[in-house]
Amino acid sequence: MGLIKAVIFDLDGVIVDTSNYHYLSWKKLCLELDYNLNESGNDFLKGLSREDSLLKIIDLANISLSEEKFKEYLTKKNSYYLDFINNLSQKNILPGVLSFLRYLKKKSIKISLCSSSKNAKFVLEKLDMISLFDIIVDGNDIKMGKPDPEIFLIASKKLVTEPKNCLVFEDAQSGIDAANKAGMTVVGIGNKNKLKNLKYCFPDFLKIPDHLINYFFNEER
Ligand code: B16
Ligand code: MG
Repeated sequence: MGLIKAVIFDLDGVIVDTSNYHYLSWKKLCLELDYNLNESGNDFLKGLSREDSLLKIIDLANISLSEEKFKEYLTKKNSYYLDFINNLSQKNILPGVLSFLRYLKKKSIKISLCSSSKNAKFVLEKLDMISLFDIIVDGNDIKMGKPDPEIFLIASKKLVTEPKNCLVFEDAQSGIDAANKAGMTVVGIGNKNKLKNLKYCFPDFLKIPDHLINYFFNEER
């Protein structure tokens, strides 16, 4: 067996293409706040909890909101998001994810999901993927969102696997920073020019070279 004994997946932007629907929902909400959220503004939001995302928007738009309005906007954003993902199906699973999960199962590597989203289980149910994960830690289980390492440390405990033997797949800077702080190995999924503090980054699972897979899962050390 190689160095890696457990693999931890982020959800939005790693397993499924829902990160664009988060973006479109925030963009729609921002119109009501007279703020034009563009893609570079959205890069700051990726991986953050719903609450932290709205706090970031308040900062970017330079506005203030009462506590009541804050809660109202969170509910509104979520209802826009739920509308967008109404027709979510296995077609939305990102390239190479299912074959990589099959490979891990064959090698008896533990599989976990660590998502900031409170909708994570609902999304996995829509994709018929719940049973593929040994453990799931989501936005309902944590006090501090990414970039805090809490979510990954909870997973490491539940998996009974030390952080140094865990490999994380993340698409967002906040998640990469959280996994690094937890002392885990991180592979970025996405555009390597937009993500930092990463040794490995690939556009999708199909582009991960065989020698790296061997290094993680097969080489004796
Ligand atoms: P919700 P991940 C994150 O999921 C998303 O990247 C982020 O855009 C979203 O704000 C957050 O979940 C909370 O989601 O509003 O559904 O609770 O990337 O950590 O899987
Ligand atoms: Mg993500």
